[in-house]
Amino acid sequence: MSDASLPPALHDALLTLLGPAGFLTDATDTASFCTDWRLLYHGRCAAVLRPATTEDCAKAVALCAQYDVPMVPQGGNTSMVGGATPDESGKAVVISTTRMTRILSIDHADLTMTVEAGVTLKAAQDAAWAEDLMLPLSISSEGSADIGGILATNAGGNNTVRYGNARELALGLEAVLPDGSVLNLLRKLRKDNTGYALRQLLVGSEGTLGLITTAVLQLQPRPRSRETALCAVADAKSALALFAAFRKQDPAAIQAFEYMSGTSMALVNTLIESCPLPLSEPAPAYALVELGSPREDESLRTLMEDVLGQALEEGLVTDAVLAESETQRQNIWMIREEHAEAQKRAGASVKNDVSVPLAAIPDFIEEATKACESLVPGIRVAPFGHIGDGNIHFNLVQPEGADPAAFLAQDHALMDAVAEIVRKFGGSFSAEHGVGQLKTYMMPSWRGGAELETMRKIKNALDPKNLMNPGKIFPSH
Ligand code: 2HG
Ligand code: ZN
Repeated sequence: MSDASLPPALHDALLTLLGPAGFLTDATDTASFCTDWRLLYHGRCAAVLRPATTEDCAKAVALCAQYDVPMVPQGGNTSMVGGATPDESGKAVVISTTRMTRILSIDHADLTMTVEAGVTLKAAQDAAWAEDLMLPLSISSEGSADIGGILATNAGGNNTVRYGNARELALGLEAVLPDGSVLNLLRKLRKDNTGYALRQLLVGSEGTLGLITTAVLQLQPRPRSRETALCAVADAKSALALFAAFRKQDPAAIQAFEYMSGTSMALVNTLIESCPLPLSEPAPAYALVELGSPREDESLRTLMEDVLGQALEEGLVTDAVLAESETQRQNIWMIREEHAEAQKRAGASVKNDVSVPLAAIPDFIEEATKACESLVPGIRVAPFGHIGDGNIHFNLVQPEGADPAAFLAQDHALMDAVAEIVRKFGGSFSAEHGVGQLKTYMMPSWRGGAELETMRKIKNALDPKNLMNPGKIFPSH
């Protein structure tokens, strides 16, 4: 079934340019591109464009721009905030990067890799690893999330505490701008002070300023030793004290430091068959610590054992399991990475991807828990996240047996209640998932005045017709 909403001349030009594999209009083929992972948004589109090269992507964008057709860039479609889902009008085309999957080069002198946007994060990690290098970015959705998407959203994840967010890894990139011109910034230089850092403008712009097609990413030597432990703790305060103890000994060794509440962990243990709790009994909270070193290094094990031994003695940690093999390490990580999936299986949830200064985390969790429990009796407050960098996924799962729609009807009340406590502690209402369409309404009160106005001016300068990912980041009025 050919979609009637594209002008016939544009339809024919796109089909000729991209071929049948790159131009999908049948509703059964386009459906999965119009719904987000959380199943919160069900949009429509006139077509899905799947260019295989930057050149084709640029030509397709120029054609759409000529006909004023809105465009929604989409990578692995794993957004938590509806950032890659079209609206319900059916007027937009989705431009998917799923056919741009070449790893173009790995440079051992500069420690970089150059990859196309549609390479999944996992494929990029594996390619670097096979060359004795490491791409130091890891997120739960890395099997589907692609490089274009992680840069467009400035993804963070588990290794931010050591290596920073996607932004810090992006040495160079190439993007197609809303008029179809190609911005080639594919340099691999550590130092390059030549005017505005345009690549950093594209990173985190959530597809509203252009579509990222290729990137140069900074790599690290592959760690030769890694030590991973899952620890039972009383609460976030103890988890932070444990983090401080490791940091005092060797901050550079900490590759990840994650937090999981008992409520969230219990959902994983009960709803994901392959993820039983590897400790003798459930605890109020857990910390996952991973240390790494580029050396074959026995001292890493000693460091882990010393700090944990001391913490057990002081009662900071009540139980712990250390991975004795790569399989055990992966099992520990699987427990952490299945948190989003387990919460999805538990019913509707309201996500608050927030960050606050580290010292404020315990009070934040306590106050926000009270506020949410008083708004919705029976609500399951299930926080977890990247506590070492201050990012908590303060997620709220519907009361057991409640009507999901009725629970979601309270999403703004819950998000606002949490956000006000975040504001009090000087935090951010979106630490790593971005604004997408879910959180646009928060922008005026959080980023209003000159900040939002400057963003609008940049948007208008690059996309005066508002064709690139409309409805994202900016509130409509
Ligand atoms: C994670 O850290 C992801 O696992 C998903 O950022 C968080 O489900 C979430 O809210
Ligand atoms: Zn996360």
